[in-house]
Amino acid sequence: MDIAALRSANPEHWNKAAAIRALTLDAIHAANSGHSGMPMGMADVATVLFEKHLKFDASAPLWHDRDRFILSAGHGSMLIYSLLYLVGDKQVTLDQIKNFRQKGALTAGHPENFLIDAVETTTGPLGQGIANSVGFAMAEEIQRARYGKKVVDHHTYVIAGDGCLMEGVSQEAIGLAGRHELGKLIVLWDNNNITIDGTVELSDRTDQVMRFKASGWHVQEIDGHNPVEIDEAIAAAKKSKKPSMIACKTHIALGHAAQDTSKGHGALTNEEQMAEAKALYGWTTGPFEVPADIKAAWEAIGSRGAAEHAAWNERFATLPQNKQAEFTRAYDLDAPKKLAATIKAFKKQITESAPKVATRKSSEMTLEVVNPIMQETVGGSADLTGSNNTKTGDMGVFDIDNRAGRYIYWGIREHGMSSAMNGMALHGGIRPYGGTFMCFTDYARPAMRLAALMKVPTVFVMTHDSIGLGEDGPTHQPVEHLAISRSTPNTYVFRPADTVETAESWEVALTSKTTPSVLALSRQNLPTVRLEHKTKNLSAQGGYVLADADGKRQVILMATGSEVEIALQAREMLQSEGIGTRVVSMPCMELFAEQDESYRKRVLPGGPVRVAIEAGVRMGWDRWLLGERGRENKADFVGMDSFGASAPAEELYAHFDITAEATVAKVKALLGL
Ligand SMILES: Cc1ncc(C[n+]2csc(CCOP(=O)(O)OP(=O)(O)O)c2C)c(N)n1
Ligand SMILES: [Mg+2]
Repeated sequence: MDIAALRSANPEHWNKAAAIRALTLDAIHAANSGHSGMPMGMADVATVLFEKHLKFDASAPLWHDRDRFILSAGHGSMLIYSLLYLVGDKQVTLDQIKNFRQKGALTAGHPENFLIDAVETTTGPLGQGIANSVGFAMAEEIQRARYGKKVVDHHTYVIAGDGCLMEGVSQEAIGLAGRHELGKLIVLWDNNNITIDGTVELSDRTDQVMRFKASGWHVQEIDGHNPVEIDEAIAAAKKSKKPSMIACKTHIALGHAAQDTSKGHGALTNEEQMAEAKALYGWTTGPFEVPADIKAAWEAIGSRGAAEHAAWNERFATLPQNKQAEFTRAYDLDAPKKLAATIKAFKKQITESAPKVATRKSSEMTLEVVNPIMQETVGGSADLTGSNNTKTGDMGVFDIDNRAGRYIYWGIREHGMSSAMNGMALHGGIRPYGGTFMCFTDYARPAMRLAALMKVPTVFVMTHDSIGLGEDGPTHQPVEHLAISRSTPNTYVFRPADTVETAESWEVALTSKTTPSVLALSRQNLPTVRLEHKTKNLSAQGGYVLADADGKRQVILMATGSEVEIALQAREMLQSEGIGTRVVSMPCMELFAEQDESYRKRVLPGGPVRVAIEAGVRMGWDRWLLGERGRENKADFVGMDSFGASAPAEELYAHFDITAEATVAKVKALLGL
């Protein structure tokens, strides 16, 4: 690379981009870890994007109509931190840059949305950012259709590396964006042909340009170090009605001894080589020092959008009051006032009619009353709409000619759907929920974990939640999935027993602001077990006494979902023999754990023997079985310790001994009877 030629061709541009490169080298040297090469390679693209195109106001990073900038190649975090410091972001100060990757710093190893307002989404797991971006772009379309171009009109820009494009989820995302003609989505591919193990050819010969074209994208190929080409390509991308990919040919670790090699991917901390690179850049100031004129030029970029922001505020103020309130309420994730009363009325009606339906149907019945009063919900399914029961009558289908549609046919793309739902939630104004089979939480898992980490209240509607799905057999029968979901921090896992509990679970999920929810729902019909109307949301306490013991309490049975019916049958049998038995329904262990100790002790007092019944693995139950200190109670478990099998559901329950009789036998053994 002829750095001297690049410098002299456009010195002003060069110096701005060199500031990113120098800060990257200094911060990574100080941290003695990080990824230098990517920010050094993409500095030119990012500089032109921020200088000429990105609509943002550095003083107001949460302005609703800002363009979204997503660093999908999250390992290159020093790129976004440098940019934010340079444009004058209030959070990313020079001190933060100096403390890159240190305890307590906002400048974490990978960009975290919950630490820095201007970081739109947490990235690092490659491919997530580009998949989130599809949700961001869909959310923008939906909000624009709803509120009009004068208040919603922005682009979503993504920087993605070879790794993001190699990850399978990228194809799910690209296919969706192409199909839906998300013209305001622009992906800048850091085409440096380098990954950690070597060159891309080691493991891939995909023609990315042809792949994007085949999926319905507008594609351009440019020199990623030529500011004029970068500017023109972004301008052309903005004009395209299709989503755009710009293949930016770049040199990883530009100007460094490690340029164009996989050594350039990681931390470049050799001081001599750093000095050589800086000399090539014409960078003469000391570590972390950006010359005042260059910093001023960057700050001017940071305030470029202030006037546009002010004009937007004025336009927003011209919306009718109720529209403004609705817009703000949805962004603030406040539930509509009517929600609580709607759920209560629905519960009352269910308690009276006591339907025997699958909880996936209960979920649909709940959504039928909720969606019309909660316009911010956007539903969907990964090609299982009729099985997940996620679509309600009022939603309309999101499509090229119906951007206001609130139902999305995600196709067979559980991972892409889940990541895109996170993107919608992060964009704001929308509460996404989407369905697949519980067993395929495996396919959605990377995004489910990130929803929890990022603190977004995405709702995962997971039906066919046990061997109770029957004939489809063990490939489709979740066994370990409840435990996996429950083991994830900041995740509510609901397994409601009937329609009342399902409605209560939805109420918690739809009022949560920082915690995602997993709804594990049955395929098979279940009786209504909540036959006494309670206005209080009992499921919000996680576990509660559903039926108390008659006489001396000798036994506590705990169960979730479809096994609550079995617990109630076992209770009848035990009571008929004079054995006092309490049944505790436990729709959400995490919420039960959040209750104060006195409540937990009231529901689960010490003394009686305990048996839990759940058609899944035991893992996760011992705290409630053995006691919070792990040894206070005699206890046993009725559930699964192998994969399921293909047969009608009732036969499977008998075969795997998940029955009232098996429960009674275990209770009697514990009581020494
Ligand atoms: C899902 C996932 N797998 C693996 C990694 C570890 N990893 C971080 S960067 C990287 C290589 C990425 O290559 P590329 O995107 O081309 O980045 P560049 O080397 O060009 O900076 C890998 C494998 C990761 N962060 N996420
Ligand atoms: Mg690369």
